[in-house]
Amino acid sequence: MWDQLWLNADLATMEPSSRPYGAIEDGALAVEAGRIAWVGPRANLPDAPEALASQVRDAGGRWITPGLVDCHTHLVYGGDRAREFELRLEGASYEEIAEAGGGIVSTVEATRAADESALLESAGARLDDLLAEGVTTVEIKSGYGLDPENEAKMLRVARALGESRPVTVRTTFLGAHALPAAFKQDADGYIDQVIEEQLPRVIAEGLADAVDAFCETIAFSPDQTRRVFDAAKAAGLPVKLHADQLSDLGGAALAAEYGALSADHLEYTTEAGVAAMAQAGTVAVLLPGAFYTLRETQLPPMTAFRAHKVPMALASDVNPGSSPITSLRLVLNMACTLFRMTPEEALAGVTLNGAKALGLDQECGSLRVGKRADFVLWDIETPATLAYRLGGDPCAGVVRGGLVVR
Ligand code: DI6
Ligand code: FE
Repeated sequence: MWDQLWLNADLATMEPSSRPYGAIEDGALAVEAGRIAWVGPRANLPDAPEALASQVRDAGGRWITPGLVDCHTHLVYGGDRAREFELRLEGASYEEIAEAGGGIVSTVEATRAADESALLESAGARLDDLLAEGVTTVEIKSGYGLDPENEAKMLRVARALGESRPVTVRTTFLGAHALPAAFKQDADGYIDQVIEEQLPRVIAEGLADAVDAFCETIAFSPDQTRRVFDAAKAAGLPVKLHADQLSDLGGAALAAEYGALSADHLEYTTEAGVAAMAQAGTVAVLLPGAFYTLRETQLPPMTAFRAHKVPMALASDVNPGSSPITSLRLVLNMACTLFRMTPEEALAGVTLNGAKALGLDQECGSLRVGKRADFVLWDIETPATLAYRLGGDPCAGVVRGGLVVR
């Protein structure tokens, strides 16, 4: 006997074998020991529902999708940057704000000053926004501590968020996010600290599932990025990269060379970079919230991603500067309106391809037998509505690991 059998639902399984949306109308979904035990058309069930499961649940004719995956966030940080937003609208440039002590450096100060319980509370509120819209897996980066103790502190908070809420948290060490004030003239010296002190510390505490860097003219060079990646590889950790967001430094190809799980942003990536990603199986993580907030006009190479069959994931990039956005539904809409993704591509971006970007696609991201029973019930007419409509609250229920959590 199965634990649960969900009936009276249309399933957007997001399995690529049946398109669009891997949809199964009038489907049935069985859960056993927290995993998906059966999925298919109700008419194909081998017996009467009551004979198959101890609990038969009525989904009320709703759509069921996989639990959403937000594969790129900077959820943990101190303070906010609303004042910076006002200053920019009054005409101040990003550089002027940074010189006046604003920008990323101000978030680093506020994050260092906050203790773990304060960070847990502020990040928890942001995480709750994501969970209310059906997120069951989230990646959280460090990168506002920029020293051994504060980077470890951020990642401890990220892990604690996963203990306190019904969500799977994957942590990413991003010590090479920005140059802290104390190293202003010595970026290579800072990379030494990242490699020799920060990374060993977070590894010793078991705090990192992956390693990321910001490869950009205003951040770290390709050579400095390589040093971080070499250290990650030596430690057996997978890598990801903030690549080609503001300019083309060949970040996508560099990420591919290291077999990165994902390369993220990618507005300035060339076709050669996309081809290298395809070869390496590196996922493209697109972040329309940052594109929107920064009023970027250079679109990521969408045609090349499709031509080279590079999987496209979508994420919120929640952070206080370039993406103060805690709604994946809004991100789905932005991806369609700004990047011309189809609603089906967008939904795949926050399910199966988001899971791929975390190396978790055997565990979650689609409704497939054997995967964790993470799924969401939606009050919608068609899956496209998730990307089409802004506002409202169509999330009618969330199941994580077979437990109804919302
Ligand atoms: N790219 C971004 O857009 C953010 N980080 C990154 O690597 C900006 C982070 C911030 O402004 O606080
Ligand atoms: Fe980011």
